[in-house]
Parts: sequence; structure tokens; C-alpha cells
Amino acid sequence: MSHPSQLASRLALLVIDVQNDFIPGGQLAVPEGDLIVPLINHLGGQFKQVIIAQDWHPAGHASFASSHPQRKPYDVIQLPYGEQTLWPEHCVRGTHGAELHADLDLPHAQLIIRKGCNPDIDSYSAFLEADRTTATGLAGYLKERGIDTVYVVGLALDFCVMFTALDARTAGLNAFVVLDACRAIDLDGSLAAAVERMQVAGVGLIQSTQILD
Ligand code: VGL
Ligand code: ZN
Repeated sequence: MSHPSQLASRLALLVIDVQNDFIPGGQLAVPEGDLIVPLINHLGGQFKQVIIAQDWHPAGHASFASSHPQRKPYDVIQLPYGEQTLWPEHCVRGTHGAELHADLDLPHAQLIIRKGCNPDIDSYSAFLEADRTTATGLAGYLKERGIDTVYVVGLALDFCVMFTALDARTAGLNAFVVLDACRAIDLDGSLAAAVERMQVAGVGLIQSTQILD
């Protein structure tokens, strides 16, 4: 597979949730989450179009275990839109944990898209909330800019990166996940399941060496 110069304007790099709470030391730390930051910065320099996603929950969000009596983190419950894994409180809007990692260096990124803002609905995907109906507007943004191919990197590979890549495919885009620029939570086999789902959906799983000059 060959990849055209990422500077082509129809390609975009989507940087998912590289935020303090997903970095070791944070509330929902992804192992080695910090290690991908230099690579993401390097990749970013090769893309003209860079979009950043930021998990951005109000306090008391429905995805927090603390919002449900008798529940603990990583329990799975039924919400009106379906199954929801419960998480420690994380990425509460305006807090340090919700801020992008201080070393993320993507000054030319033009869009930061915040998701999970609805108190009652989670949103792993940067395209569509967990009710699978409420759109963030990202598909329209990409379409208006003539972007037809996205490269997805960040955290966590088996949750927000996967759902973003799957929804990119549903939106009719070519989608690649740059595996070495991601890290996973890997809860109960979620990493292997994510790889399988992405392959079935036609998401290209690649290494950064395949696209770096
Ligand atoms: C994420 C769990 C909860 C992610 C966000 O960024 O993958 N995971 N909220
Ligand atoms: Zn979240």
C-alpha cells in the first residue's frame, strides 16, 4: 500500500484525546500514553490538515461510575441508548485532566472538536455520540474541506480511536489507524476485539514508518 504525501489537502490527521487524564498519573491512565506524544508531533508536521479531539465531560456525566449509586468503574450498565461501560471521573471540562498534554505540539491544527459534552450521552467517536444519532459535525467539516482520507492516532486505541475510525468508514472516508501512535486500555480483550472490528470495516492498520518520509 502506498500513501501519498500527507501534505495533500484531502488528507487529515485526527489526534484523539491526548489529554492529561489518559496519561499515566491521570484519572483514566492508558499505559504508555505519554510515549506516543513525540511521534504524534512528528506525524503532525507532515500533515497540512490536523484535527484534535478532546473528551470534554460535564461534572456528573452519565459515563462516570460515581454518577450511578452502587456502581464502580468498569461495570457495564444499560442506558437508554444501550450498553455503557462506567469509568472513573475523567476529562471534566475545565479541569487539568481535560487539558491536552502539555508536550503536544500541533500549532497548525485548525479544529479542536470536543465530545462527550452531553450529560446523558457518552461519545467515544469524534463523529457520532453513543446514541448513534447525535452528530458532532466533524463529517460535515471534512466534507466541506474536501478531505476524503483520515489517519487516526491517539488514545485509546480500543475505544475512542476505534470508534472514530469506524465512523469515518461509515461516513464514506478512507481511514487508517497508525498503530504505533496509539495505546490501548485493553479491558477484557477490548484491544483484540477492536483490531478485528476495524479490519472488518476496512480500516487500514498501519505503522508510522509506512507514511513518514
Ligand atoms: C475514552 C473511555 C472514556 C477514550 C474516553 O478516549 O478512549 N475512553 N472516555
Ligand atoms: Zn470519556
